[in-house]
Amino acid sequence: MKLYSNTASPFARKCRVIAHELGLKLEEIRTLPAQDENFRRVNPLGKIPALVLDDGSVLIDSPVICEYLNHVGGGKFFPGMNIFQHSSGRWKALGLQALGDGLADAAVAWIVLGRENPPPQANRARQIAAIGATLDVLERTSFADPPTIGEITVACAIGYVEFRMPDLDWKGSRPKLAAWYDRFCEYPAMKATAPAQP
Ligand SMILES: N[C@@H](CCC(=O)N[C@@H](CS)C(=O)NCC(=O)O)C(=O)O
Repeated sequence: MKLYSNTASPFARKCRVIAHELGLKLEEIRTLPAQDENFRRVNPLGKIPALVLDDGSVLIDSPVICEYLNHVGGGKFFPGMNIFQHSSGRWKALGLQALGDGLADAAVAWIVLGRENPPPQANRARQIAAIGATLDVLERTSFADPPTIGEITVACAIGYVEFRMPDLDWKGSRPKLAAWYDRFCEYPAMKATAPAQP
């Protein structure tokens, strides 16, 4: 399997964490999608991550790729359905994944908009508002242990915020989240995939 990714993407990191945890071998192909029009032949949306399977078919979107990797690696990061309970672990995990992906979307947008000249201030302010409000919700969230795809996604999104927005003091007013995140970063899979300049 080939994973189109780069070392900064929080979405690609989710896939790399799952593969590392499950001992799956991924051939990683580094790309900067915004500078690589040929990449559209792999993913017409021009977004990483994209996973090319051994038969040549392609999976896109990190929730889909992570669930596939979890399936082939026999992982337990996607809890099963529970027909007796609507609020089963599955919906909590998927809901948390959506929140974490949204946090990463807002942080990526904030960075990308900041490269415009002049930067669109109102739009950037909306992204910062989304980041702050989401972190506030996460401060009140109880995280699962062992972790699900929800916890992995949130940790990768916060890792991106720390990497790209080092001046944002998100920890000061969110001590529970900060302590949980620091502990989570001790997982070998998190250490092995720490963000770096692509
Ligand atoms: N929903 C997608 C988001 C992927 C995404 O936004 N990736 C960014 C990199 S972090 C990207 O490829 N951006 C390039 C572009 O939008 O042109 C996922 O979860 O995989």
